[in-house]
Amino acid sequence: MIQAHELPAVVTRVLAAQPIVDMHTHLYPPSFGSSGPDGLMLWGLDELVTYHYLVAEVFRAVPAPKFPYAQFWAMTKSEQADHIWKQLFVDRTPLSEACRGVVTTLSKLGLDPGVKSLTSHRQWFRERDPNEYVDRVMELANVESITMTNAVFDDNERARWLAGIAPDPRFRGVLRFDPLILDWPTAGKKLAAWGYDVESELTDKTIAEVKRFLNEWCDRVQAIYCAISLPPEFRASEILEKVVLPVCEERNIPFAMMIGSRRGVNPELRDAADTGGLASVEAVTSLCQRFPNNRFFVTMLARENQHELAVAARKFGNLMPFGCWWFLNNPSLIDEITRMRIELLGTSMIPQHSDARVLDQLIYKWDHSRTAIGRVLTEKYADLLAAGWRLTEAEIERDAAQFLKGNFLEFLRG
Ligand code: RAT
Ligand code: ZN
Repeated sequence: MIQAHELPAVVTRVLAAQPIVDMHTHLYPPSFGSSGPDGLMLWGLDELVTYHYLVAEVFRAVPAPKFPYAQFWAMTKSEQADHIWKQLFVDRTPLSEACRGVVTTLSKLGLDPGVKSLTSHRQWFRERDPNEYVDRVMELANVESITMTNAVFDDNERARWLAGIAPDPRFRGVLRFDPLILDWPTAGKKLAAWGYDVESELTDKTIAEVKRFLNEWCDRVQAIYCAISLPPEFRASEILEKVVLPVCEERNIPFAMMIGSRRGVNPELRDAADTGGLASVEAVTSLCQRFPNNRFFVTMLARENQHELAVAARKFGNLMPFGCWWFLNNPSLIDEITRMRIELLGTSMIPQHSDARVLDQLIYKWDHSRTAIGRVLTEKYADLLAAGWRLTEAEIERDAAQFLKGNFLEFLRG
C-alpha cells in the first residue's frame, strides 16, 4: 500500500517504465527516405531546430519585413538552423515549450545544449545510422510503437508506396485523406486520373469507386485507423457519411477527427502558417449518435472545446478523446485538460499523443508529457488516499498502461 508522501516518486517511476504506443505522429521509417529534400523520415539536428513551431518563434524574435520570409526560405536547412539557434538559443533564453524541447532532446542524447555553434553536434548526427537511430530514440523515449500518418494525396508519399515499401515493425500505418472530405472537386479529379471511375456527383457508382480507392489504400498501408484534420467550421458531409464511415465500419477500424485547425492564416510561414479555432462539439456528437457502429477518436485544437468534448464522451462509448494537440501540447494546458478529463472520465481517455514530425522529438515530447501527466496523477491519487482508498503500485501500473498504450489498442479492436 502506498503512502501519500511516496506518491511523487512512485508515479514518476511507473510512468517512466511504461512503454508507449504513440497513436499519432508524422514520423516515417528510413525506408521512406532518410536524407535529401524528398526524404520523408525527418531526423537529426537541423530538422529538430527548424521544426515549424520554432520557425514561427524565430519570426517573433526577428520579424518580417526586417528579416524577409523569402530570405529565410532561400537559406539551406543548416543556415536556417544556425539562424534559429542564434536568435532563440544564444541571444535569448529558450524558455518556450518548443525551445525547451530541443534542450531536453540534446541533453538526453548526451549533447551539450549550451553550445554557441551547432557544428560539432551536426557532425555527431552525421555519424548516426538512421535505422539504428530509430531504435536508440525509441529506447530513450520508451516508445514501443510509432503510428504514422500516411497522406495518400501527397505525391511523394504515394509514389513511395506504389514503388513498394517493406513493412517496418516499429511503425504502423494510418490512412489520411484530408482533400477527399475538404476539397472533393480536386480530390475527385485526382482519383479519376489514378484510374477510378468517379464523377463529380456522388452517384452510386462514384461512391463504390471511392470506397474501392479507400479500401485499396487501407490494405496497402495496413491502416489501423483512418484520419483527417478538420477546420473549426467542420460539419458532417455526404462523402463522410456515405463513403468514409461505411468503409471504416466494414473494416472495423476507427475514424480519427482532429478538429479546429485553420490552415494558412499566414502562408509566408509555410508549415508554421496554421492557427486554430473554436469548433462545434455537436458536429461530433451527432456523428457518434447517428453512426453507432463507427468508433471515433477525436482531438480538438481549441482549449474552449475540451470540456464539452469530455462531457460528450460520457454520453457516447464510441467516442474516444485523445491528446493535447499542437498549441495545447504545453505543460500548463496538459495539466488543466488532463485533470478535467480524469475528473469526468476516469481512466477512459487517451491523455496524449506526440504529433512528432522529427524522430528525435519523441524524446522530449514524451518526457515532458510524462512529467505533466504524472503531476496530475499524483494529485488525483493523493485525493483518493485522503478519501479512504488503499492504493497499490499495481493499480498505478494498470492506470499507466491504460493511459499510455492500452486504451488506444482496445479502442482499435472495438
Ligand atoms: O502538429 C502539427 O505538427 C501540425 O502541423 C499538424 O500536422 C497536425 O498535427 C495534423 O496532423 O494535421
Ligand atoms: Zn498531426
